[in-house]
Amino acid sequence: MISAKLIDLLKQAKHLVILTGAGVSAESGIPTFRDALTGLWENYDASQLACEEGFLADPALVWGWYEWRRHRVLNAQPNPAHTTIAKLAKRIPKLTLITQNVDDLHERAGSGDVLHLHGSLNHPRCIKCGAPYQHLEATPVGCESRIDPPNCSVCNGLVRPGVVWFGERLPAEQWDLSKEACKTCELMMIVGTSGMVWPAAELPYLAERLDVPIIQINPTDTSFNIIAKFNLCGKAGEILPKLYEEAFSDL
Ligand code: BV8
Ligand code: ZN
Repeated sequence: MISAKLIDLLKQAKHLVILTGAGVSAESGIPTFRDALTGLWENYDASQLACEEGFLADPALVWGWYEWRRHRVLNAQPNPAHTTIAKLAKRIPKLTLITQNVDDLHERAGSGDVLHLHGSLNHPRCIKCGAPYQHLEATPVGCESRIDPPNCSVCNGLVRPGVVWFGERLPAEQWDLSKEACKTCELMMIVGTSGMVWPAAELPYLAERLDVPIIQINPTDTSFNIIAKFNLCGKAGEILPKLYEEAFSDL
């Protein structure tokens, strides 16, 4: 049962911040980061692959993992969680969407100005000179395999995924805008994140310190349970459409 107080806060909100994690893409069939890695990568912890050392130690293993993930996203569709978040932006005067995800499912659901704290699968670049690399869509990747990364056409350096690896700084502008939004919003929603990765996990605490009410949507408890005013236990693709229905259906 969704509380009337929560619905009222959503209807009255002038500025809502939504922070999403891998859980918002789970119902699109994208495995969350915590899910055990499969196939070729099953004996690795994600943080061993999602770092420069891991890439330089075995570029084909890591590039193959990102290409496998990129193709899973290419073949996936946004789910009702993504589409409802895009609809909310049309009903609330200001909605700041911050994501830790590297997929483009929010954009494909119609959300604009998405703040990507951890980069994107779709913007690889040269590890040496930083020149952007354009994926050749024809890359025949479906199976889980090692793939040698391409070489930069400018300096012949290795091309790396355009994501933020462990030990790397978050993009300064997205990070600053995200912190600012959490400090100036009246309502914050945390959707599908375990809150285990920093400094992204700091954002809800910035809001909480200023007594901003927090709504959490997650089938399992997280460290955010104690600071959330409303903990909605369940799947984002089921709960978000219900919230939207109750708050905006009669308008
Ligand atoms: C940095 C891109 C320093 C790559 C990712 C304290 C402060 C600062 C840093 C640290 C710190 N402590 C430790 C660190 C280091 C590190 C870190 O956080 N380590 C962790 C493991 C402890 N942080 C860093 O290295 C960061 N950089 O600090 O730089 C610095 C400073 C100055 C100069 C130089 C350097 C960089 C971190 C970014 C790492 N990159 N992604 C890639 O994707 O391959 S993080 C990656 O993991 C994902 O992007 C995602 O953000 C994260 C996983 O988290 P979630 O999204 O929450 O996913 P998860 O699977 O964990 O949880 C899913 C949730 O969904 C679950 O709760 C589940 O219940 C729920 N769910 C499931 N189904 C559903 C659902 N919810 C709703 N509906 C459903 N249907
Ligand atoms: Zn280069």
